[in-house]
Amino acid sequence: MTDETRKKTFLGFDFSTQRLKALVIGEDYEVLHEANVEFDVDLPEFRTAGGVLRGQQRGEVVAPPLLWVKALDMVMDMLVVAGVDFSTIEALSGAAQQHGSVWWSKDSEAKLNSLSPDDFLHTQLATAFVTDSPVWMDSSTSADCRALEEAVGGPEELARITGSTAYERFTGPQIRKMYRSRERVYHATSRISLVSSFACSLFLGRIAPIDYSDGSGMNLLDIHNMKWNEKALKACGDDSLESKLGAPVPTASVLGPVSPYYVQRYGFKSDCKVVAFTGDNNSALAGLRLRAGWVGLSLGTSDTVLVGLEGPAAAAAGHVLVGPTPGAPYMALLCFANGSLTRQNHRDRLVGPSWEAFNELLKTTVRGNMGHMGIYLDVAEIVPRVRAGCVWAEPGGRSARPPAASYEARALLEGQALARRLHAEDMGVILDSSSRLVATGGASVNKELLQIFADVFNTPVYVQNEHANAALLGAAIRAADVWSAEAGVKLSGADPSVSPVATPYPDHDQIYKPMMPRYRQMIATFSKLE
Ligand code: XUL
Repeated sequence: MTDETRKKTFLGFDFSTQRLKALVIGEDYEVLHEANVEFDVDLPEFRTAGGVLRGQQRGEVVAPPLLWVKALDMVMDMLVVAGVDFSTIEALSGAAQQHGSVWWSKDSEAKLNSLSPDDFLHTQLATAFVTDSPVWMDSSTSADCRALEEAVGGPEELARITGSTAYERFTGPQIRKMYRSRERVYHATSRISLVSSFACSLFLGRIAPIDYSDGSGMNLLDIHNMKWNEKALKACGDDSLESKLGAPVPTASVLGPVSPYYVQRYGFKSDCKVVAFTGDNNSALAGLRLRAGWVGLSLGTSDTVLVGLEGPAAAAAGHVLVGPTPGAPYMALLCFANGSLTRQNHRDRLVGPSWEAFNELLKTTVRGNMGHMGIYLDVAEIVPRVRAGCVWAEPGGRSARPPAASYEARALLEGQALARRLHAEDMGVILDSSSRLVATGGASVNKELLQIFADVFNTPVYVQNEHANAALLGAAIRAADVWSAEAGVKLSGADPSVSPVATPYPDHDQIYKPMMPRYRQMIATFSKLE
């Protein structure tokens, strides 16, 4: 077989909050293999709950980076067992939870450079990290956010430069906190990666650069000239910070061939290309290939609303990020921390661990819930920035817990959908007759939930036919697209197709319009993060 006629495949990873997923696609982008490691269940020795650990200080949330390394060892073995022929993989890429930071020790790059193919990664990288990684669920850096905003000339100026006012989970404030409160850790660190560039480093055999798209979730990158902003760097660390971060690179870049470790251990081709990894939401935007007027809705540990943008328009709420592909120069993102984990917690409380039972309960209620509403925030919310809490309202407006479990089930989901719509519109998302919601992420398989979104948004809801996880699919597709552009070889892979799964009922406005101002009143009663 000549090299041109050999089967070509592409590998994508998603280092998400609760699991690591891998997927192999063919030249026509159809899914050939999949593997999945769930952190809490498959790696109980790390004692995570929902993939994270709570820190000692209020709002602190971290994850041990070695957990992700060990998960990679496991997922690779699963792919071996699934019969993946690694010699056909032309390129690989990945997605990862956004904003988290990985703090590499001084000798870590040397370790990455000289990995023995006879051993697992996690045994060889056991001492490569100086500390646990603060992750996106952390809300402990409010003081650092205010200091950063002040240092660059105020919140609007920071948003103009970096695409966002300062947010607790963003990497700049997280670095500032480390520099301020754990100086020895800061100084013992040779390089700081995002979770995405850390994961990429494991394949590259050296510390991978941060990509523009995920890099724009740090409050440090100037999204106009794609350089680190000096004032922001100065506010978050010392003179060594720029070299700790390294220069950022375009997201659609080949960073090098795969490390010899994979060639010798798994039989990868020595010229298999590693394409820059990026954030999960950035990757989802690439995987969904949203058209004008379409809004992406990612229903995962966090729920996010995603929209492609032509330019770096400043967002009043939410974030403007650099886009992940040449076709999507910028993107808007709105992140709700209370997504699937909150849905699951209340499902478990109300009916136990079964979505079927929960949906049966939901069916005993009517749309609009006879006026009963609830806002359930199990963790501090990002949009809007408020502390955890729970508020109910009954039809007359009095704050009272819904009368039965079934009302609570509907109040939970309707409250979430109302929040997604209201805050998306506040950010400037326009919903009209041409709009579509394209849902992805674990909860996008739940038709009852999607029907509520269709009614509340007055928009048909679609899902992608190829895969329910656009971030994961997007990782493999980006590997294929970047490889194809570089190699000058056209692939037969078509644009992913979408199918409608829920359309709004005609009376949606009558039911849900009056609930919007009520939602605003209720959310205003939560205590704000300073
Ligand atoms: C987005 C965000 C989360 C994480 C985890 O800004 O913080 O969506 O990317 O999925």
